[in-house]
Amino acid sequence: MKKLLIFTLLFTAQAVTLAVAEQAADLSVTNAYIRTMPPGQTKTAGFLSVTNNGALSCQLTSAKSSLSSRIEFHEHQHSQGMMRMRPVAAVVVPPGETVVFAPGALHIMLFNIDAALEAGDITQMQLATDQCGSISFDAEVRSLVKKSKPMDGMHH
Ligand SMILES: [Cu+2]
Repeated sequence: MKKLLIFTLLFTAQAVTLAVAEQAADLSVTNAYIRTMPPGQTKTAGFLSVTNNGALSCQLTSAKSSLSSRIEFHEHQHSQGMMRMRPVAAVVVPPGETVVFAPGALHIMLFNIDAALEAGDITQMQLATDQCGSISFDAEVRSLVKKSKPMDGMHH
């Protein structure tokens, strides 16, 4: 009888763990991309949108990529007329909301990159959270250099 009770408790604990792990499915990542690097650079920035479709608040605690041994969340901040980047320890995605990482705003900074990044390449990344599990997604390498139109602004 006692044995059965312990078994039931263990089983219940496992069911609860599974239920929590399933919350990870409530996070979705869209429009993930990494900027190509200018020649000689070993760091670049990544951007994406994270939507929390679950009921729990999710805090993004870290990002991973096989391209980089050091990744940080950064935000841009105006201070004394200067645009500065500042590391952010964690990013909160409240239930039902989408947090957008975009150029000039919140972004993912990837350091120590050895590989050449070619536009069109796809690389897998992961985001880890405090209580919503982790999520893997594909990020596309994109060139953000605007193609300047020839003779732009030179009308005769
Ligand atoms: Cu940065």
